[in-house]
Amino acid sequence: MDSSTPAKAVKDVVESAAEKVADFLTPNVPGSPGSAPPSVEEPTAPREPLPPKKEQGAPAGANGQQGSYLTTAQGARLRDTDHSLKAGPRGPILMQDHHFREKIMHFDHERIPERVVHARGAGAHGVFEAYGTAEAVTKAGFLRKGKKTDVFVRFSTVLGSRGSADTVRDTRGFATKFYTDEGTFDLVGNNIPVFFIQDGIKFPDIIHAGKPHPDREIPQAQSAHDTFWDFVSLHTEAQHHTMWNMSDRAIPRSYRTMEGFGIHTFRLINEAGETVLVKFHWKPKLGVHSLDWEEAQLLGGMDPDFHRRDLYDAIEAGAYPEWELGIQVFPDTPDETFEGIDLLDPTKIVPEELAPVQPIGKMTLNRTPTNFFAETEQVAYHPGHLPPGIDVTNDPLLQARLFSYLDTQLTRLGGPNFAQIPINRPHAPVNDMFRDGFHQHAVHAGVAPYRPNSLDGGNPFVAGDGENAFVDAPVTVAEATKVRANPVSFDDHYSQVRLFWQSMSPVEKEHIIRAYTFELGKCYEQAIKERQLQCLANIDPVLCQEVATGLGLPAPEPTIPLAEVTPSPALSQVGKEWPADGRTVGIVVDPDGDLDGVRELRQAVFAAGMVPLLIAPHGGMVADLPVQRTFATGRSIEFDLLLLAGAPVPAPDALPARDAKAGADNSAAVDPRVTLLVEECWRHAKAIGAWGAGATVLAHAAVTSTPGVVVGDSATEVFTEVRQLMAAHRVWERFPASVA
Ligand code: HDD
Repeated sequence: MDSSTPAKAVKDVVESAAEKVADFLTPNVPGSPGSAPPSVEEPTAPREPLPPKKEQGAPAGANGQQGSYLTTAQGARLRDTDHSLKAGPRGPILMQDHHFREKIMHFDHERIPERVVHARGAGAHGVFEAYGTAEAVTKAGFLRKGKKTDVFVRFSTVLGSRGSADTVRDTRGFATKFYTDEGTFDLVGNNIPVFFIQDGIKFPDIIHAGKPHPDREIPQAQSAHDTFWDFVSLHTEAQHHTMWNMSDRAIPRSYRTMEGFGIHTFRLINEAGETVLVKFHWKPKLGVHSLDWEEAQLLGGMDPDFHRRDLYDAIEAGAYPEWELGIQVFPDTPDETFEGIDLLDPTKIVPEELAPVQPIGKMTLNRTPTNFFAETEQVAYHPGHLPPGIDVTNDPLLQARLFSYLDTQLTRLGGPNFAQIPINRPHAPVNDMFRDGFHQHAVHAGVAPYRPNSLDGGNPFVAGDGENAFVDAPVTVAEATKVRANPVSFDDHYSQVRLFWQSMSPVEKEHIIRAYTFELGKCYEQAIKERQLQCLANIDPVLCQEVATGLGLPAPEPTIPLAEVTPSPALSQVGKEWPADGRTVGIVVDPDGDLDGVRELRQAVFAAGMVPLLIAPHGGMVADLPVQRTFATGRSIEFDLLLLAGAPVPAPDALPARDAKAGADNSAAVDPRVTLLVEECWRHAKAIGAWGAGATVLAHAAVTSTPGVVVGDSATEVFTEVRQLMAAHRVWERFPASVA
């Protein structure tokens, strides 16, 4: 897929977006240009509320808040909400204080049950525009050329609770609601193209195994524990998904740099009634990039909201994330296989080299939620929400999902009318004859909510031929005996895991080895580690040996013949080049450094579509330059690239003693927090640039003349060279790789 940046147009947009980023990130320093006068007093008279945030429309009819006066839920204006009604200033609260009771009652019920899986997530609004390239294979109206459709996307982790960290090792959910004119289409996918189980009846088992242990309720949002590895080592169809989870795919750099997959095979139907089988793919414009595992762990403590913040900062700054939607298309043959791959088996991919992903439209996320609860928490997706032209297949995992997603909303959203919640309302007219139930918001007219009727004039009518009704693809269901069994082709649990392993570059393999070693090292039961090593032996002896060495256990021999596989380069994240738009560039400044250079550099970084963040010993301003991070608040993980414009010395009285090295001349040292910044960026294979006094920091951090470290005479010279390195995301050769 083409993801290059059409240079000029995008540059203009990016420059203006970058200026918005600067506004957004510039602290509101009293006295700094553009800062608002400080206001500490609570307003006493009604006044217009603050305007909504940039790019954020408030709900229709409201202007931020819902009016100027505070009222009860019944609309009576209130003159006090800070004191309960008491029998004298020192007396008990009176039962008759309706406002008190109503306020506390509502507060007591603010929380709803979190999602049983995918509880932690972040949503955003956007638009999908179709290229028209799918018109031949589907009648779906939203895929007609040039058609624009509103979308709401929710990204999520799977295992953690609603308040868990964003950067844990886990699969990410990628659920998209297309509000099409012909009814809502939900593409409820993940960032990993395969799933742990082949039949949805086992979903409670894999989730019980992955969730925290039932006795102590730990660990949170982790697969590094006995129950998870117990299940996946006993239940070997999970090995493919597990390998993806041990790869860098499970620690994305950003939601913006994740692929998305519909996973199951779907069936498309065109105007002529012909069908094809397809798999859906989302391809991010910025490419697929990941965190380093140490970064992910540090972020869990330093910025657990990292992905959420990254998504919303980018959108509010105008650096709108984009994905292309693509399909792999397969003939709809009776055996539902392609090149020997069973298309109904959700533990299998079809390599892109065998069936290229054909782009059919582009999605742009351009608006953050106005109210997180109302939109992100209450959105309810369902893989069975399909418009005419798209239908399901018999994939037993998909079939099970068709039940679960309706059912779960009854508990989570409190009844059967959740489709009336604003974020879930279709943009197509609804006339479903469903009546009553908890939280019914509609005032349905008519006396005959049944069909056929004569009392309401026969309304509503069902659509006839040519009236764009949903089509159930007329698929033949073979005459068969009822069984609880899978097709034989589902028995191959290892060949595609080996395919994935063999498609990785040496550094990606190294990361996978370390991930298995870390996770299995966290297990207590030796039998579980040994059983998983047996699974690894059946995937690849080198992988097995390396992990076994790390665990201090013998490597078993394979128990099956190893599959002959052809690697799929599309599966690797290394060796490709991508636009650097929206990446963060940390610039260490100090008042004695080259500030003229920094001024020029900021402009150059903006012009390159990236975000400069100035890091200084203190907040506020350094000369006329706004400081976005201090040595106390900035940590390397936030930056994709680090530039050093000075060599800040430690303020002896400002540093706690633990930062000083015993016996060293600490008065002459570079501030150790800056040294740490450089060391971490180096360890995480990030590009580093320095000039002037900045170059001396490199020596303190013992980082010199290694790949991806650029030292030059001026800021612009260094940036010109160092920004080229961003296209590959990291300086991969800096990572050690013990396997070929
Ligand atoms: Fe699921 C939520 C993705 C299999 C049962 N699932 C949920 C979400 C995503 C997925 C992204 C979060 C949606 C949101 O943001 O609100 N699930 C998947 C994928 C699967 C999958 C890609 C396999 C290919 N799921 C799956 C099975 C079952 C469920 C087999 C049950 C039989 N999933 C649920 C659920 C959830 C859910 C319990 C929890 C909250 C919700 O549905 O609305 O019904």
